Amino acid sequence: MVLRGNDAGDWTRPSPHQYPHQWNWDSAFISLGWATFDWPRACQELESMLAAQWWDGMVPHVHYDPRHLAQYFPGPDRWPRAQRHVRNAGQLTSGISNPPVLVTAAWLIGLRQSDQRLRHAFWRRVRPSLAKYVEYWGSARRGPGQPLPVMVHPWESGWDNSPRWDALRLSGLKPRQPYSRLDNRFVRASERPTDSDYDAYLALVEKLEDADFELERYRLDSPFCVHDVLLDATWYGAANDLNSICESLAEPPAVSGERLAEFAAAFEARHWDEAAQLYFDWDCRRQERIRTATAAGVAALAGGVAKPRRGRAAWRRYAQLCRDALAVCTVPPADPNFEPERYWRGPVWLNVNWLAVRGLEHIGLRAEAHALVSQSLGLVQEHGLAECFDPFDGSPLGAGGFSWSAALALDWLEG
Ligand code: 2M8
Repeated sequence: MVLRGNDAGDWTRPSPHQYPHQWNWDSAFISLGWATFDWPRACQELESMLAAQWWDGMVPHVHYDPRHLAQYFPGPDRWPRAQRHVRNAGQLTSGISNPPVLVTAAWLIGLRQSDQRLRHAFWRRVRPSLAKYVEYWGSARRGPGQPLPVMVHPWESGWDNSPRWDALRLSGLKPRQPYSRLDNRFVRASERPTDSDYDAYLALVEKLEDADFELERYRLDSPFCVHDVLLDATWYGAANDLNSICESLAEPPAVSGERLAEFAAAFEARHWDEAAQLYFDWDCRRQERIRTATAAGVAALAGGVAKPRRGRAAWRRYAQLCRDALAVCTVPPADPNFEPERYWRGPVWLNVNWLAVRGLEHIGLRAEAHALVSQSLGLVQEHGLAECFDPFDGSPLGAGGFSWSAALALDWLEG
């Protein structure tokens, strides 16, 4: 059993060797799996992540396990200022976040509990931290004159080396401090980001540290500030799910209807591309859309923010672009940036399919949602619980025994 095998006590490692710490959006997906057979453990998964929250509400993308610092790079020593921002002294964290799937996971795992007393007690415990997290994105990360949050690092998107972020790779940014990668020991280099990607990742970490994680200071000196279509949609879904938690607890909504409407209008204005009939990201530095077709635009439908008519058009267009591949691959095969084995540049990822399924349900494409679940479960049955899959023959790629693949398969099987 993969989740039990990767269980680190309070949280679950994404995979046994490659990722020995706790990751924010991994824990969100993973909790959905635990909730199908061990509900208290699902709650613990989310609560241990929230224990790493910062004073300003940010929930870091990595919560380090002090027992395994030598096994992963970069460790907390690359984020020295971050440790001063942590609410619970002693927790070791990175200094950036992830799309707030955590909030939606809290709502969904609550719904899995039939005992209302237990369900409400869980929501009551986590609601204040979740509200701070949602507010963090909505205020500390708000772009000038914009309700949409600004994303500051490719790791924050979770789609590290997606072609969406290739302008950064091409910028030739290099860190001041030397470093050695550790990520190619268990996974082949041909499946991982390149050294140029890592140079840029580490250079941005230094810029964030120099700015002490203040958006205004960071913006002055960084080429990477974007409105990520998936992060934005996830925030909108999180705000609504948080409001649903509040309503169940007979408390006033955390995010007002006016704010949500303003956000939805800005989402359409920034992300919808009429010519391509797809949702794209937005480069805040260049003030232009990043016209790179990836599955992020269809995964974003999960947030329930996209206009259904546009969502259906985007799905049809993207499915057409990927018609020669299995399930939803992260980059369409005909795209010049497509690399079938390299991480977020082509392979199929189950969390992306899970989000796309939710999105298809939102926009009324039930048969398509059902077909995508069957294809995804077929991949797992035939090729195991890999980190990601080759989009042509489904062969397993990246780390093995991958926790969110196991968890999301359980969530689908349980219905
Ligand atoms: C990958 O990212 C980490 C850096 O955060 C890495 O490559 O070391 C991404 O796939 C990310 O989405 C995921 O959360 C993380 C852990 O599974 O691994």
